[in-house]
Amino acid sequence: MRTQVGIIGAGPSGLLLARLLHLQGIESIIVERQSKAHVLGRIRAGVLETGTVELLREAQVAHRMDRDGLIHDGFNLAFDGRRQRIDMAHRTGGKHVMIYGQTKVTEDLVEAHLGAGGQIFYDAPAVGVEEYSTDRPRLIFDKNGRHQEIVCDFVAGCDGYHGVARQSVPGNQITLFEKIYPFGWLGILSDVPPVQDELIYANHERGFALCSMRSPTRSRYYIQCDLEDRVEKWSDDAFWDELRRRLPADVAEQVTTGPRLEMSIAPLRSFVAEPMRFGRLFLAGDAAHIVPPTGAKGLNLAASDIYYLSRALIAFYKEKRVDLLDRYSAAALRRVWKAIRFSWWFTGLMHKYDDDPISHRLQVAELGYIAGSAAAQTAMAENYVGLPYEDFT
Ligand code: FAS
Ligand code: PHB
Repeated sequence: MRTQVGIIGAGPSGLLLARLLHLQGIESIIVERQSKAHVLGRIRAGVLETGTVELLREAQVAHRMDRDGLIHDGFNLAFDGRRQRIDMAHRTGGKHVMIYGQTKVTEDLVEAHLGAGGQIFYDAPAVGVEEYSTDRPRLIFDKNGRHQEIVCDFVAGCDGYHGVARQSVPGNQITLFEKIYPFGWLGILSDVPPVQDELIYANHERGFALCSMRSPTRSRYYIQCDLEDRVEKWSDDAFWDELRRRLPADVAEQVTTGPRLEMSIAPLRSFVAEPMRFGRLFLAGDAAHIVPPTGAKGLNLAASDIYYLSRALIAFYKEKRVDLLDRYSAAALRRVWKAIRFSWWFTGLMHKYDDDPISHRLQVAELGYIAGSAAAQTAMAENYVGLPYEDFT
């Protein structure tokens, strides 16, 4: 088989790249390890930065998002029995975020891409990328128990943290940075109305909690849990009781509880692979970096990577330019590291790391400072709505 851009992974990164290239007449083939149902069954992110929203509109997949998504101008910090709203719109000159689940983003991308004749091979795990230092890299994958290959001009590794693209690069050509956090997030999805109309990030002596949502009738809640914790240990009631213990009393009494649609535990890590380009092989999204979900950056960094990579590939095919391909990794990484830093800082501010009483006091002191400082709230708001993309033309 032959295509212009071989893409590994049919998650948000791979699908968005394929869609943006298709709209420019550039062909691609996506190989995806899992089934279509498995990919579309994942429950993950919920907050879209402005840049991500604009890119989905450019990809012509934003109709349902613009109809059903919720515009949020602010979010709340809960600590020491009190709440402080961070007014993002006021602090950033009108910027906001969109609440619209990654599951729906993926559905919208799949529907548009397949509907336009895009090629996605599901149940087709890539097993390697060969000759990526030449101008004819080969994407090797399994389908129906047989090794098959696609000869490409370029290969995009959009295959997530556990993918094969990054592992196709010899260890002496790549530098990995990793920080594992000593806790995870236990999340529940339930068809109950959200406790408030904006998100609440709660710091509590028992641990972190987050009140989020997918719609006015569907809520997403998280509580910090131990790394050894298991979903099987948690009844719905046990989750709701622990969540309410970690919220201010006036919020806790308003929580509407209900049965889980889904409950899962996500580990937290910060991870970056440098560089993100190896000859004709490019890494994007979780294949190149992972952030703790505290700052809601994972999906949004995938989008900014694809912003840069799609423009670089389009400039190559339309104008035979290679300069943007050469600039991709450094531009993407400059934004990645700023989001890694914000997510690390916000995670440190909100989570219980140890039983040392001074740790919680220091966090409450910093939260109290933020509550009283326009400068601190502006810094937080700028990072949360998403730092600007670089000029990449
Ligand atoms: P993805 O991991 O989404 O997609 C990679 C795709 O590649 C997958 O479909 C995988 O099956 C496929 N693949 C892997 N190996 C392959 C191979 N060898 N061959 C072919 N295909 C292969 N972000 C937030 O902002 N907020 C959150 O609350 C949040 N929660 C998360 C919870 C969990 C459990 C996880 C894992 C991540 C969460 N994230 C969250 C981050 C998440 O949203 C990612 O940032 C986002 O999915 C990144 O998209 P992709 O880069 O496309 O990677
Ligand atoms: C979510 O709704 O899944 C969500 C929201 C904000 C975060 C992380 C996850 O920081």
